[in-house]
Amino acid sequence: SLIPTANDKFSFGLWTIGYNGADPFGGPTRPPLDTVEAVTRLAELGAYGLTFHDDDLFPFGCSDAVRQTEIDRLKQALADTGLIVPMITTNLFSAPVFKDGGFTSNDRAVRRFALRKVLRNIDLAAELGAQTFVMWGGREGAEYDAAKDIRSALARYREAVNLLGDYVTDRGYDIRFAIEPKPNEPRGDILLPTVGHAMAFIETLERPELVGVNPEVGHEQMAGLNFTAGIAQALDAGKLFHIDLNGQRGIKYDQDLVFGHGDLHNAFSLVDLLENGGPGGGRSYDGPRHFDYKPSRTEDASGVWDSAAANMRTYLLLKERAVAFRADPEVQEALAASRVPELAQPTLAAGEGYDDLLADPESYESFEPDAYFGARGFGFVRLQQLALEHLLGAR
Ligand code: GLT
Ligand code: MN
Ligand code: MN
Ligand code: MN
Repeated sequence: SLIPTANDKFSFGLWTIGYNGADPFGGPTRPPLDTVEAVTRLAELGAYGLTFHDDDLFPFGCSDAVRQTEIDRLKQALADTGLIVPMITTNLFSAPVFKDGGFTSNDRAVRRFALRKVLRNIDLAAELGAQTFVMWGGREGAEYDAAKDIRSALARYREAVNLLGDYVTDRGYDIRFAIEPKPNEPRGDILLPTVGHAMAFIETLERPELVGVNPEVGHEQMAGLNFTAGIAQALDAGKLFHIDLNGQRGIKYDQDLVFGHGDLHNAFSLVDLLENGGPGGGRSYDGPRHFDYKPSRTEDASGVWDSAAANMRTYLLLKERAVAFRADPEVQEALAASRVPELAQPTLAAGEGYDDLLADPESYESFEPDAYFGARGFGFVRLQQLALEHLLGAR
């Protein structure tokens, strides 16, 4: 069905629908969005979750009383609608104090303050039942090579994440961390710029099992990378803890378009992977389908809610198209002709080692590479055209 329900696990950041249109060249084009209205509208549209930064819910530096009032208002709205908070994150990038980063600022006092801000927000995550804590280090980076000792910065990043791992473990919180990579913007170069960098870093932590990634479509595409392929590698490593869905058109500033309003082919293959790429052909990822997009600055309030609905509808449309693609006998035949299923077959036979391989003349001595595959193609273009025809609803 194309009507979103809680089973679809669609969630939105409070900062997404709450984006007021301000960009580096102009101020807001929309008034602030109240949290209670955000929760109510999302629930009506069929989302199941709301996520937020501390500073989305209550202003940076506000009194404890204001903070508590906003938390209570949120809790009431959640109770009234049944929406949940599957993920929370901390803003370590907006306040001027974080201009050189939070965990990796050159200034030690800033780093200590950043850790305190995150620890306080982890308590809130536990209180609200959020099981994933995202860490997007947008200010962790530099513009100038001499300005940042990258190896020390990584050591401080590691120190911070290790401390947070100790904290949730000692407190008995059911929370895992998800690092969100981004290559640049707002910093000239950001630390842990891609999914691959982040996954390599995670293996150097004291509790790697507590830490995964939160890849964002546009962030990988800003680096010219194939998002679906990155997600497949994160799944292979057991590290896909969360995902940020949106749209991006090529290597440029972070556009945060509606999901599918960028590289539609890659969005199609992504939904197919998430929904049908599991071992038995089912879901390969069970977590929230989290939209991290920005309603364009040109839109009014109705455009905000239209765009929120568009994210979910596009996802569900692609899910339907992916099922039809897989069920099409011609696609099945084309996949076989392209030898796609054959890649699942191990290269060596059971129990076979290099001695057996070396003793097998068919693998080398009598194998005629040119005669074997010289004139024969793989048929990948035909397969891609079939995908396109399903995408367009032509089949
Ligand atoms: C910010 C960023 C997003 C991150 C958010 C989480 S904040 O909007 O651009 O990609 O997911 O910190
Ligand atoms: Mn972003
Ligand atoms: Mn983005
Ligand atoms: Mn994001």
